[in-house]
Amino acid sequence: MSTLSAGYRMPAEGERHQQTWMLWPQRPDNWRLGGKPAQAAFVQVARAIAEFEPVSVGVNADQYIQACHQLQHDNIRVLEISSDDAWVRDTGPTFVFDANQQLTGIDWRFNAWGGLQGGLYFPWQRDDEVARKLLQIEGCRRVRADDLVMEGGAFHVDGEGTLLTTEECLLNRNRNPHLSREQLEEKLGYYLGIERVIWLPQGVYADETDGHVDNFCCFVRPGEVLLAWCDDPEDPNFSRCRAAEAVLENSRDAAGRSFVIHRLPLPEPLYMTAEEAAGVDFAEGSQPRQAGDRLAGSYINFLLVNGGLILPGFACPQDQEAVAILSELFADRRVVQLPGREILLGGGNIHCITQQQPWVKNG
Ligand code: KQY
Repeated sequence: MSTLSAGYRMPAEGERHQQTWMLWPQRPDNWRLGGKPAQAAFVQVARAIAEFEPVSVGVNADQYIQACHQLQHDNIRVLEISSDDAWVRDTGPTFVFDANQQLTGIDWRFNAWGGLQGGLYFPWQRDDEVARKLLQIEGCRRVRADDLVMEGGAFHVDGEGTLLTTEECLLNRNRNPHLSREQLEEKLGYYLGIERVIWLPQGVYADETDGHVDNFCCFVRPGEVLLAWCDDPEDPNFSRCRAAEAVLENSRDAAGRSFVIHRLPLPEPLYMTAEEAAGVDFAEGSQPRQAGDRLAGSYINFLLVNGGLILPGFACPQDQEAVAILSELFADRRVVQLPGREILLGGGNIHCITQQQPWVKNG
């Protein structure tokens, strides 16, 4: 599909990592109680990943020392990096290999998931600078994608030329209104080495990112996908899951394979409590939080690490089933489930707060 190619290839998340990046949550208009419960949840995630591979955590100057204190671990490095919030999946670089196998970071334009047309906060300039800072720290070549607003959570790749995304997000007028579907495919071909884009219509209901695919559908391995699933016809996710399944059933990947589709149940419907909503500060221009808000919980929002898989749990009956399904599909990995509600209250989960850096021989 792409006439342009820079010779880049984005490795699949399941390929070996050098390390995983995270950022520190603190903004009080997104995280309740000044971010304290979220910080505890992020520490658990960082420590769990550190059992498998090194972790680097970027922290704003005012919280640097206390983050160092909470994150003490032989395999965790804490760095002073300013940011507006803590979603490094979206604000960090997307790592690719160039034609000479040199590690390169794609630095997308970031507009806080929609800019002034439904974005989640303003300003977002420090977030837009995160990728550049990470790449400088790593001494890694940077390619600034000034022609594209993009977030790392908006796509998943199989490492062999196929990319999953949603129309709800990528075709949203609040990202790249000047680009057609075909032009977006060209750019994904150029920056990520993609030859086939699978367009699912929507993501999980009430996902404030406009339906990021990393909360809805991912690859198990090339030719095999895992799709969030809902069996309740009264739930808005029922039709979303079926529409995505229909697209997948009628698609082939870049290698010409049809997909084996696995279903992963969504957690039962989850809602923000009055106490949780009351803990979030009001700020002009930021996404308001209200009691009764539907939360976009999903077990798809897991991270693959070297030899492991880290997924959220929501203290509900589907938690165990999710662990059982993932343990069977990823039989060669140790599956670790961590409390995910505090991260979910901020609008995402474990995949959204992490960014893998691929392993480089002698790197
Ligand atoms: O899901 C993500 N990749 C990011 C979620 C951002 C939520 C901001 N409140």
